[in-house]
Amino acid sequence: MYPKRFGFFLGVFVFLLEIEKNLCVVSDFDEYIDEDFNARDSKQYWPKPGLVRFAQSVCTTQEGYLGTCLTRRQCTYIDGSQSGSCTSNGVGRCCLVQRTCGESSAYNNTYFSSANYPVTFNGDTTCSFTIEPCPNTCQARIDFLNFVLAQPDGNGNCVDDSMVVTGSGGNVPIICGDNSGQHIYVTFMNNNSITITVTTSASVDLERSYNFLVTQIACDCPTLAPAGCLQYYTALTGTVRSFNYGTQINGAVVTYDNATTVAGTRQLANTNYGICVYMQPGYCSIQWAQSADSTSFTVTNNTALVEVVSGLPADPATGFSCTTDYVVIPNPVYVNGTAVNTDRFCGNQFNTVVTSSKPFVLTTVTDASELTSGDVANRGFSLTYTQLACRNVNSLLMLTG
Ligand SMILES: [Ca+2]
Ligand SMILES: [Ca+2]
Repeated sequence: MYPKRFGFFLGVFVFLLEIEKNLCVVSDFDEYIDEDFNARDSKQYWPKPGLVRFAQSVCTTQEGYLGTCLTRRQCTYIDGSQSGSCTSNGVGRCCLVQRTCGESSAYNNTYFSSANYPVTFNGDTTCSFTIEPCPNTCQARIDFLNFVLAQPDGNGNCVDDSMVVTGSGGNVPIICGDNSGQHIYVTFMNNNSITITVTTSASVDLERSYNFLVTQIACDCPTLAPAGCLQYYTALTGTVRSFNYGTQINGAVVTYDNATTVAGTRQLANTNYGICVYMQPGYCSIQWAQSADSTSFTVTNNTALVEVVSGLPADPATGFSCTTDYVVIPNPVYVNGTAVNTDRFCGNQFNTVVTSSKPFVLTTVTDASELTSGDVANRGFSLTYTQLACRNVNSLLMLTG
């Protein structure tokens, strides 16, 4: 028989677990070193053999995923899987939370993946995940660790496969194609959940897979993305790409009324969102440059022509020439200090610019098709940004002043 005191503490323990069920991070509480107390004679527990506490810090599982350092019991309770130790005494287990179709999670660092990931799949499927917000949580960052869906049609519309986000504030575009390495920020509205729905179509024969990491961001967290930023970068330098940016031409075509066909686009249609960069202390301006590849900025016009005919003049376009698909960089100057006199860029080349406009944001816009603008085989954009220390701005002004 267990002593009465044991029954009391067991009751408290169960009560604590019930509370924790609704929390994102299993709350810290004292845990006995030997967790398997049901199998032990209670006499060995009273008086207490000692308590252990450890922070529920982020840990790395044996497979290289992010987990949370929990006890075995805590990890089991939230339907996690244990993968390696995360405390020196062996009590803490790196707890991995993975969910798949039809499931939800209210835990930070949850992985949502296609069924049987990393095994690929084909055919008609619909798969939804629900992100339940933690208390006092405003946003979630969704990292597309793996994202392989069918290409859009020739106009950039995700007609066969799609990833649709519902319940988020802001403008989250419908996404398809190749997006491994991309990410988005979503915003909880009135503490309601957000659902991600991935649909695939048997009309396209393709082996798909996806695996997303969802990180919840507290409302008072400095890593919260500013309003209007679907993507947010914090490093001093980095590369930003339009969704489904890639090196291979989309096999779909654009068909005109007279049955003329041209190569389709990799750009996704109907997008309008901000790509923001956190301004590091001591940095006052930001430079945007096309990535090394000569076709890394192909937003409007005939990209196929640019690719196949060597020696063609570069095809940058700015300002009033950019009305369908374009990027916006506020108050830019060219690197020689000359004002651009417009904030819109399109065409098949991007000349490097610098801006001191804050916050650091690049806005990207695409319309509903490529038909009206006669765009052929656009790839989208890959741009590198470099934050410039404040003294560099002074130097630039002195040079141009
Ligand atoms: Ca285009
Ligand atoms: Ca377009």
